[in-house]
Amino acid sequence: MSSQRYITMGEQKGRRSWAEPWKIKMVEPISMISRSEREKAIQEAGYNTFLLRSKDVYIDLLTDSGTSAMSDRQWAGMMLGDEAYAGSVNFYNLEKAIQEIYGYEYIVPTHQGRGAEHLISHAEIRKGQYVPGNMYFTTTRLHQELAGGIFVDVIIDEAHDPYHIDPFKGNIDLRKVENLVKEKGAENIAYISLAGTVNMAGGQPVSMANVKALRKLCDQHGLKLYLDATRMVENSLFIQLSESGYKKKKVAEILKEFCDYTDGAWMSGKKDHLVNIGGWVAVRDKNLADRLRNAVVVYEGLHTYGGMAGRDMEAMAIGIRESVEDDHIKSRVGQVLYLGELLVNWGIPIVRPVGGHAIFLDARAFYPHIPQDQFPAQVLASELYMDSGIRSMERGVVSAGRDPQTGDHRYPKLELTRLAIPRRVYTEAHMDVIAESVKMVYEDRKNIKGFKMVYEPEYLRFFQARFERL
Ligand code: PM9
Repeated sequence: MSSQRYITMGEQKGRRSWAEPWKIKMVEPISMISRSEREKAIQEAGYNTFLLRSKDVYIDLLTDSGTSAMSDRQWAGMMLGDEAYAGSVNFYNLEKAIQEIYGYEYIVPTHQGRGAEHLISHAEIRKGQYVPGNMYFTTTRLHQELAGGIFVDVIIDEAHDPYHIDPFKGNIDLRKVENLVKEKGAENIAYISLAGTVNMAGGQPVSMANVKALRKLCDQHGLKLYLDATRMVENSLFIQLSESGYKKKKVAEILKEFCDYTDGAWMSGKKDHLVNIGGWVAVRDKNLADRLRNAVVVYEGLHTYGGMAGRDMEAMAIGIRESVEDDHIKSRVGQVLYLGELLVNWGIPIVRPVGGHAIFLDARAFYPHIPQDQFPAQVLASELYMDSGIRSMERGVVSAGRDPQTGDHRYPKLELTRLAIPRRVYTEAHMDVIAESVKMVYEDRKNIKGFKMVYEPEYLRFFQARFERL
């Protein structure tokens, strides 16, 4: 199979490999506005898909963050919200779910992932320390930098090549970490920042062998290893699919084993956990937990809600348990692979192997005539919206931002437009429509012009920057 990943639900060959393990109880109507209305909408949005109104969007692939459909159990859980300021029943349910499924002892809830990133960066980075990680993520690196850290990319080189086929393209290159330790000294490394499925590399997973080896290396040098667990359930499925010795293990067992090698984790619950809001940071060290608990009351809310309502914590506690069911995660990732397969078969340039949460279009290959400082991936996101009302997101030079030292654009090797698939929201027919639109935009790629940036905010510019056509 050309996407290099294949999901089977049962043993019988030649049978359809997966279907959603649910049926639909409630629907939300969507509709497509006309081409001329779409052209006007994207122009008014400064050609930034974050600035579109969602009523003007047909199929929304901006992000898989907070966009999941909750189950009937989760909605029922919302009615059990204990909205006490302190000591909510729902916090203890959430704490128990995280302790059981992820295995960490001390849990601090936050309003979403970046709240957790803020707390851990603030607690564990001293000014001037290095933070090696498997490729940057926008909010993660920003919080590390705001805490005085210097992010160093230690992912394997192959992760920067959109067409290199490796089942674990999210792996850390251990030699890069060794060299950094030799060069800077272990005391100048805050911790290793390991993301399960690497978002900016195309949703690429990390192998169990890699985290095991990393743990050993950390122990040799007295380093801490923290995990961005945001899409670690998807990562665990990829281990089950591709790593020897894991075929017969449940995703939940694999997830727990992976976390066992780490000292703690932060989480955007808006992804794997199947909820619309929430996050947490969790650690094994009591002293660090006390510092995080103290910081959370300053920045998020009391340590038993951290910015979430009681009902949100209940929905998350239920979502955590649903998220590690093998049939759920197989159908979630299976849908992404299905779309990837269609596109690969039509010769559309996408990052391969297909990752867990999204399809990443290679904007350089769409528009080789548009230089990177004219934002080809931003252009592609606009073209796709104009073609069909599908909303995607730039993941290239705009997302990479500016180097804090030089002030210049950072030029990532990957210049991508991401089609993120929300969990349990769209059907296979939607996937077909998406693929057809991408094909149409690819066929019309010749005379498309680049953009200039006309407004640029200081932080995380991709959210609010504005562009004009050249
Ligand atoms: N990720 C995404 O769309 C939403 C915001 S950026 C457009 O991919 C990782 C791996 C993430 C992530 C968010 C966060 C931050 C941390 N780690 O958005 O603050 O993908 O909940 O999480 C987004 P929050």
